[in-house]
Amino acid sequence: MASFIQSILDWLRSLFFKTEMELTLVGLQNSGKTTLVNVIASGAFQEDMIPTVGFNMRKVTKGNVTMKLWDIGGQPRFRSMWERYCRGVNAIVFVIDAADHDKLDAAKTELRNLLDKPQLANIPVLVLGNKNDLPGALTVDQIIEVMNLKQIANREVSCYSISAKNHVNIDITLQWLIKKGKGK
Ligand SMILES: Nc1nc2c(ncn2[C@@H]2O[C@H](COP(=O)(O)OP(=O)(O)OP(=O)(O)O)[C@@H](O)[C@H]2O)c(=O)[nH]1
Ligand SMILES: [Mg+2]
Repeated sequence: MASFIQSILDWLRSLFFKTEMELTLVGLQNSGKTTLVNVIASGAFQEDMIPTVGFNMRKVTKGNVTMKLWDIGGQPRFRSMWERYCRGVNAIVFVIDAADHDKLDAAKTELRNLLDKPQLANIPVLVLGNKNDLPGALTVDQIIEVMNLKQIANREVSCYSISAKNHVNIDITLQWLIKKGKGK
């Protein structure tokens, strides 16, 4: 009964209040951050992408939630910018190419370096193992293991296996992100 009343209240609130939120996407180059933003914004997948130089910002509205998406370049020369763009956001999205085994170690190191920054304490993190359409892509359990996600303390961490290309698990990714905008 209580949960029924709660859902009615949530629904009424959603009719009257607009939520604005900010999210930052980071991760190594070629992991699929810009592709994911495009898929969230318009549903369109493009094979021939141009690496992001610096950053892009895109505003996307889903229902009554407007998401400001900061998409930062993943090449080494842009990684020192990651922290600045992650400060004060509702959630950090760390994208990895789950099929590129050679780069997993570097991804793990970059994630650890980022989350060690005191300014980013407590910000929830969503790790996305992208490209699960490719052969040899790691499963969620393997990503949790390889990226040492269970060792991350004092903040919420979730992990999904997705394919931006085939629109796999984009729905649960969006649900997770939108909840962070509503403070849940
Ligand atoms: N097979 C497959 N390829 C993908 C997927 N997502 C992205 N790609 C491809 O991966 C390549 C890199 O994608 P981008 O979105 O540019 O990667 P990025 O993380 O933004 O790279 P930087 O901007 O350099 O940091 C492109 O060729 C995409 O088409 C996916 O889910 N599956
Ligand atoms: Mg990019």
